[in-house]
Amino acid sequence: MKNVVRLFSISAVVSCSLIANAQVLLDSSFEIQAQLQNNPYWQQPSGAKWGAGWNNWGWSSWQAIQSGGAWTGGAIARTEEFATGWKWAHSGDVLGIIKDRQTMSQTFTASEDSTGTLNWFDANRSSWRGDTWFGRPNDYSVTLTDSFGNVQLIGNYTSQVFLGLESNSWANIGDDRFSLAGKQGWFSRTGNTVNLVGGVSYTLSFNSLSPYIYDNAGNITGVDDRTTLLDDIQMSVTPVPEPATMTALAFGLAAIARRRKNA
Ligand SMILES: [Ca+2]
Repeated sequence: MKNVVRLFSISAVVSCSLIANAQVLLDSSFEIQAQLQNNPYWQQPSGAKWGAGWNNWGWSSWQAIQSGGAWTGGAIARTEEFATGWKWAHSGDVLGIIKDRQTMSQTFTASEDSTGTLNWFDANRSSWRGDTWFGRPNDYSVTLTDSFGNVQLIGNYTSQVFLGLESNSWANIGDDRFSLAGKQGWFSRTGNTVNLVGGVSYTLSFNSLSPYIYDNAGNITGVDDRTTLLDDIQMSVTPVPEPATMTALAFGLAAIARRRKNA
């Protein structure tokens, strides 16, 4: 019995160091960025703050990320009935945006050796002219670059209009832009696990890869109008057990085994 108790206590020590599941990113839902830039809103009867401004439709809350916050690059908007294609934020009132060839990034320092798993939500804004306008699927990559320039690929993704591009256009009877499911729908994403070294600085980047537009001579003349909306970007980290911890565990188990043998 004493050995069982001892084994449990050793396991508890190791488990505590492994299960810690800290979040390392700031402003994961973009709400703080909206406060930072005094992002305009209309207070709704429900208490929600919606994007405010233009001709009662509200697209002026779509604004570039401003310096001084956790994020760099890209843009944000409040839940709107126009500019972001009738899309509501996944949580809170504000969502992140990468468009064309924009990159949105955040830098953090790993507190200890650990593995990280990124979770977030994406969606496209719908286009009420269907495939002839800006709602087309958008490719983007997610990368983690350390201060030495080493890049870990979290993954390559393609964002799409929730419930389908054409079902969200005026060619579709029952246009899903106006359905609650269409407004509230997002896609859940989980990236490849990354390795973090304690004390090292990392930059997480969402890189929009909308296709270039070429002229007949092959020159780039622009970028196709495509957009990925983002929200609730969170990285969970799990510490990697230090060699000393594993050694202690090995010694503990060996001691128990010896006692059992001698008993
Ligand atoms: Ca949000």
